[in-house]
Amino acid sequence: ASQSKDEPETYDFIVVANRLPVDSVTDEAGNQSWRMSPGGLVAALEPLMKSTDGAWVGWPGAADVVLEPFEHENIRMVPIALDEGEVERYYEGFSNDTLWPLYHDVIAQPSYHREWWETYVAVNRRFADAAARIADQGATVWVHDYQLQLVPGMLRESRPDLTIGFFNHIPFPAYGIFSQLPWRQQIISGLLGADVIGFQRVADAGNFTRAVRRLFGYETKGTRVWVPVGDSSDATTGDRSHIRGAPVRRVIARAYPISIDVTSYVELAQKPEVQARAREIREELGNPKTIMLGVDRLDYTKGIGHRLKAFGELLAEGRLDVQDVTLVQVASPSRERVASYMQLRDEIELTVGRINGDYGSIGHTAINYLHQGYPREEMVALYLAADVMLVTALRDGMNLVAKEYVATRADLGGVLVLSEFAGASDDLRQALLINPHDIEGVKDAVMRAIDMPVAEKRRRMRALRKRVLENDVIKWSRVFLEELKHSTTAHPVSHDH
Ligand code: GDG
Repeated sequence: ASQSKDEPETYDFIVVANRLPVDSVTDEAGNQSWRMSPGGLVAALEPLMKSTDGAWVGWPGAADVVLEPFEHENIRMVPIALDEGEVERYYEGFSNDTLWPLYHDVIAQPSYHREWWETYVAVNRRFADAAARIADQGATVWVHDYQLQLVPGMLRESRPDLTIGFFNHIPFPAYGIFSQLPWRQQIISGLLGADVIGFQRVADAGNFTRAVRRLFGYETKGTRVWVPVGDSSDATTGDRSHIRGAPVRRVIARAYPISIDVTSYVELAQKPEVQARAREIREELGNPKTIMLGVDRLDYTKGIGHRLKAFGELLAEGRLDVQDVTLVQVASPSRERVASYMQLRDEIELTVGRINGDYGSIGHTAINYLHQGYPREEMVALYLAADVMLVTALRDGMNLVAKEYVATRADLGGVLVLSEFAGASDDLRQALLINPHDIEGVKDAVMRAIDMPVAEKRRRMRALRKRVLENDVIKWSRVFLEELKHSTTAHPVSHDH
């Protein structure tokens, strides 16, 4: 990092994400410290952050926490403070109750509130200003996710010397849905501040460029978008006559499907104690013939209810019996202060209770429902114990759980049932692909998975593993940053701060 007198330290690579990659932990004596949070983004960027002169701008995860920048495991952390009201309006409100349902095809009804939007703008401004303050001349800034879609545009304005990347971790909806958003133009303008805008699926990138054409009339071709420089007058009229001859920036909007830190999952799955735990889990479940598994944040996008419905009907019809089959459903607590999530929890828990009450027997529970988070070791042991993995998302940007399951199954056992509405299905074609809305189809796929001959399981799992092992998250970040390096439209100017 470079630093001169009275000026903040500056960095040549900056990640901007809603959350810092650390969690606060307090020991019994009341001492607070930081622990690296286990997410995939951290795994993808950690090596890079350590080898380059990197800083990470993000929220520490609790309201009213005001902190000076600090160092953790060689990464410079730049905390952004949010007060209680900002957490409610920017995070729980606009991010999780407006954008999240809208971008997931309005599975839940999005709420539109002008005060939420105003706070979203103000908080995005705070993140952008923090990044601008610590960015070296000509630095690279990589902004992540739907909480921060205005940051690229704000940075482009204040710091035209920067190279700016953006990655959208969730789907980007079709125009007919996106156009509901009262602030649709501001969002597109914000994103177009980036040099490269990354999406999970080819379809997401297509939806985005279509929105650009519909709202602004800018020229797009394949993954390229031509954005007029320093003119947004067309924002309301869609008039593109001014484009001819005017200076333009070329923006790339393309799919870069994210992946997992494959090595760490493969290594965990090889550990004797994790394998022993997998055997113990099977034992504790009463040695059923088939263990089925679902692992999701408790979120309405994940199709947990559809999965339970299919399973309950198979039990009701006698095609499955609790003597032979059990379903383990880990539903990790998520967004518990948002009303639609409270309602979802009630629905799911009612359904689980009904199915267990109707079809369970003493000693054989139909569904082992766990509303808890677990350490990564335990998750991997569950993956190893699971004969059938159920990913039935109604809409999901990628779904890393599917890739984690595949990565851990070096034994080539296990069958992945995968929703075609999860981004992962573009890549994992050898899974049993399902439409979760088609309950009969889901039931048939579950039966097929349970009855699948060993040779077919092995053939499918081998093909799936090849895909996942060849495309890990480190490669993902490398490919994105390579493209960014070649696409920069930054024009260095002298900067006096
Ligand atoms: C968003 C997009 C996209 C879950 N419960 C526990 C636990 N997990 C871990 C999983 C997995 C991660 O959380 C969840 O990732 P997903 O991809 O499945 O889903 P989202 O959280 O919705 O993530 C998604 C992703 O961003 C990346 O771009 O793929 O589409 O929605 O790693 O294993 N981990 C532990 N205990 C738990 O109880 N340790």
